[in-house]
Amino acid sequence: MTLDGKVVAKLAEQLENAELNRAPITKITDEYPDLDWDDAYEIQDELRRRKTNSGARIAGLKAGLTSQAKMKQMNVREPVFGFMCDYGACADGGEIEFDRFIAPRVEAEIAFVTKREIAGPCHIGTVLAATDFVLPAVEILDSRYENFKFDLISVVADNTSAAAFVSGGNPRRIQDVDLRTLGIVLEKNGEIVDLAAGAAVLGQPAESVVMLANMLARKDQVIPSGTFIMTGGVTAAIGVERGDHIAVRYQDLGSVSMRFV
Ligand code: OOG
Ligand code: MG
Repeated sequence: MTLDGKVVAKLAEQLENAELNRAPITKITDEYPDLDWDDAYEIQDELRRRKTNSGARIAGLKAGLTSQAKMKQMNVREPVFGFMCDYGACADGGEIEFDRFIAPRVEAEIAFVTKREIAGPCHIGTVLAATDFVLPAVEILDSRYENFKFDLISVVADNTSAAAFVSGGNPRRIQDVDLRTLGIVLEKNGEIVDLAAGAAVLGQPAESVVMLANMLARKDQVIPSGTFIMTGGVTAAIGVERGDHIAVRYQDLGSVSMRFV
């Protein structure tokens, strides 16, 4: 930790205001170049406290930068973790107001819902046993930083660019699908823009939940029963414009779609 509580509070407030006003701020590492991972998660935790104090509920947890496609796109090698808020949940097949965001991107993910608490340190067996079902999810990312230049510490503080998500399709029991070979096709305005298989995420998306549980264990936290977890983009994230229609087809899990209006 390099920051004191006052600075953490100030940076969390700036990030929250940037989101609320759609007014991006300069990357926080420009002003505080020595920030470390603990600082970044401390700012994210403070942001989360601010949101829940003002009435938001936590709708789920997320892992990011868990696939080669994303790591390559962002030029990083380490996964990151964040949270989703209830106001970010968008209906499958519905319209999403483009003006809610600064510069939205979308990515296809596989989501897990737990039926038991998961306490790290744990392994894939623990996660499989504690998973109720898996289902499609599309994350809508947005950065609260000006002319978005990527650095991991700033992105973690900004809740890993979480903005909104669409989940739906056909949930399935985890033992009924092979998540590694499960194919995913991402379409924008009827054209295929990317495709992947579930193995893109750490060889098996359940590994992403293992990493999340293990990261939380270091803070004496667990993944509660009934938690919705997004395991990270299988494809690179793609930019969207007003009017764009996004559809993602998942082998065995149905599809989800949305239009930005
Ligand atoms: C960081 C968010 C990463 C994922 O699934 O890889 C993420 C970003 O791309 O801005 O959510
Ligand atoms: Mg994501």
